[in-house]
Amino acid sequence: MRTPSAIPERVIPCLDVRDGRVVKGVSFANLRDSGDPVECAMRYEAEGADELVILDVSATDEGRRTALETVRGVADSIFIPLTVGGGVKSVGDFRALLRAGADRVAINTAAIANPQLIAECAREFGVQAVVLSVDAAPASGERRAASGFEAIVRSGKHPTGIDVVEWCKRAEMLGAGEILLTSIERDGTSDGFDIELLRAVSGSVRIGVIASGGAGTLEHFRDAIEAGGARAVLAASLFHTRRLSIGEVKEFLAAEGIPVR
Ligand code: 0VR
Repeated sequence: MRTPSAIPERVIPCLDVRDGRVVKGVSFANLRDSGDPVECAMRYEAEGADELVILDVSATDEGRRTALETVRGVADSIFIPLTVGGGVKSVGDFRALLRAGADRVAINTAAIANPQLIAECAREFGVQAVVLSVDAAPASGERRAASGFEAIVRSGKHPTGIDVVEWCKRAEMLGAGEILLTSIERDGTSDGFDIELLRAVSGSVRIGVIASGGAGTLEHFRDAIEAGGARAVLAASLFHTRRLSIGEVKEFLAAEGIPVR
């Protein structure tokens, strides 16, 4: 169970961006156009978002260059903290995103390939700027994973056999300031966050865990915090389709006794 804290929990909308447009799919597939990034960002800030995450899910280098322009446009249009991830491979990529206006940068596949990248970025830019993004799935078949979950890289396509809990503990030691933990199976389904996954990681590290993947009802957000131990809750589909607003989520969490800003 979550230890009561006075620090407000954060509600964070996520813009998955490809070629300059917001996209959304299910379990990282069948991506459909979901609008203009700057318009979405400004709407979410007006609704009371505590922070915004932009995830560049472009597949090409051309798409990555467009993503930098998207980050600049969004960063110039909002005041809330902006975290950007997707395709970050080096300290240089990290720096370019900070220069484009990101406050924090999320590293995923490249950190698995080179864990020292976490330490280098934490040394260069500060622990508070470094978010480790982990896409997780139940460990398949013969793969070892003490926690039962393994890290999947390259947009959900490549199982690594690396235990998610062990990886998050190591990343914390290396200098990650927070963990963005996405359940691939739940992504886009509105079936709820993976509470078992969240609890396994949040009970093993001191840094905050951002729950991601599957948000569908008000209760899902409460459960991710209360039962999953998440310090922040992220959603994309639910907010893009306007089934719930960020304000409604924050009002519900406050009514449940969870401190929100
Ligand atoms: P929902 O709130 O369930 O829509 O999902 C939130 C979160 O999981 C997604 O915004 C994001 O993590 C999905 N990620 C990726 C991707 C989406 C498309 C292609 C690739 C990726 O590599 O993370």
